[in-house]
Amino acid sequence: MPLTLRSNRSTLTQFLIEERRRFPSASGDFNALILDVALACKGIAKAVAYGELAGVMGNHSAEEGGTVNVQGETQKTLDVLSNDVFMRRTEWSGNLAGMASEEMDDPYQIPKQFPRGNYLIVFDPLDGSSNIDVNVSVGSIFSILRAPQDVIDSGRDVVDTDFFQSGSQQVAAGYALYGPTTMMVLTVGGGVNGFTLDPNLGEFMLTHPKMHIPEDTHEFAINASNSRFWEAPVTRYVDECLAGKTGARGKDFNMRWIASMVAEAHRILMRGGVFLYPRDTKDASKPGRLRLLYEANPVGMIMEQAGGRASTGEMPMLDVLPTSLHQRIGFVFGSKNEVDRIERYHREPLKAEEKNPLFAERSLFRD
Ligand code: FBP
Repeated sequence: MPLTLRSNRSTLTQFLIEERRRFPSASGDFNALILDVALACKGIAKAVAYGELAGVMGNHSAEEGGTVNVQGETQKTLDVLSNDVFMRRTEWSGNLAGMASEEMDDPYQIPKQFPRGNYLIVFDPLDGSSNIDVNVSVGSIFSILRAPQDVIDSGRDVVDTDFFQSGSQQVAAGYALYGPTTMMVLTVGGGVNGFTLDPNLGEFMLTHPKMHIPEDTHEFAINASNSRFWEAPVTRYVDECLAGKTGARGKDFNMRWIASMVAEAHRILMRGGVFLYPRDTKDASKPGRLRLLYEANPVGMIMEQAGGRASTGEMPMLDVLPTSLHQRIGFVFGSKNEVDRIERYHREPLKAEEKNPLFAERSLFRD
């Protein structure tokens, strides 16, 4: 008999029912929706684990020249498969009024044969696409919003603007991490909890209750290959981390970059750290790499609920009012004191040498 059964660990279902007891008037639809999402993630975990054995690696429809999503990114077979799994597992239950995803240009309407509900879900079905074919951890990210009242009352089709709700209006957010173990990290407000998938039972078990991010850290994550495009406050912050004990910070920092944001977020939840994918000058049409609605907002809610912080670099991420479904944004999150510092550097006037790096403190030309 799997040991887990004899343990007094809660299953995700049990956890949600106990959470619901805090809201006696709650209908239970919300819990059912979370469990549908969990089932979708279990299915995706299986597909990711089978990989080449299931023929799901590589680019989608490669034989027909491949497909490109609204971001202009080549879709991986697993991107499209994961998107389908999310839709099939959640569209039927009567809890959703509509959905939107990184892999779909427009909002997805709940098919007429299914009842419509009070919630909207927006998701990144597979985050870390560049790592899929090289067997590095990837994940799924989701954000749950209330549908606007007129959508609920009229049952009308959803439109982009129905999703333009600031991150602070999310009713739940989470991610699944497909790594050495499959985990789901969830917040329904009131803290962050982590669940590990028991492969024998096929159940998510509560293994990381009340996760909390240390306020300080000596670990930062950024894609340094973009450094020439960074704005001065980010260059200053990273330079100071690199200067370590010899510089203004007086302590050494270590660096990490997995290129799967979910895996970075999980590391930071487990042991602290700060992640930066800042706005930069690389492509003026893209004020950042990551997407607000289904990457920054859900991860931002998890960070804030775990005592960390999430920011654009200049302002709290969860205060940003979305203006398009796939809008990109600069994203900084993690240990509170580091995110506060990065925001402060954006507020502080630039020193002369920061305006002209050639004369920076540690440059070759310093007298
Ligand atoms: P998608 O894979 O969902 O497109 O997400 C974007 C992402 O892969 C993040 O997970 C990651 O943090 C970032 O892009 C990596 O960017 P880069 O390739 O520039 O390092």
